[in-house]
Amino acid sequence: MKKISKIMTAFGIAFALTGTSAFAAENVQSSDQVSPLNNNVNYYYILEIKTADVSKAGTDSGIDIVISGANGSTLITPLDSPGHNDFERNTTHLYSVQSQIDLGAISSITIYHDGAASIFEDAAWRLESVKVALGGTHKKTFNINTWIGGNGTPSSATFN
Ligand SMILES: [Ca+2]
Ligand SMILES: [Ca+2]
Repeated sequence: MKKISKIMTAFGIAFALTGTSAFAAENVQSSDQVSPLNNNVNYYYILEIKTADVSKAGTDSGIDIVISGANGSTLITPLDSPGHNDFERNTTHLYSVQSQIDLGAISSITIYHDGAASIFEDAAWRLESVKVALGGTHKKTFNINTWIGGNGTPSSATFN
């Protein structure tokens, strides 16, 4: 079961949460949420991701994330809300990343960009900020304001 759960997590269980205007992590109780697929996954990290308000800031590329803390890291998890156009200019959206451990104090995030452009957008993504929280604890805000990806090949960047 443990092996199966790892595979399922590796396939990326990033849930879109409804609403984008408020950072509602205080209201999320990890103990209240149990994955219908995997009872071993107990920690739901809430991410508020903001794309900058500059020309060509948006992207349709595939974006994955790893969250790291004092106790370890999550698996590489895709950030993809079904039916939603992720990472458009001047938008903020909430995502959930599952972890099998409490990461402890959040230390860094690593963003993986697949480098793929779409017919609508060039690949480069101007990521403004990422807020990470587990319930009301372990909060950290990453003020990034950096271009990520866009050279046609996969790339990654870590932010502390
Ligand atoms: Ca772009
Ligand atoms: Ca997009």
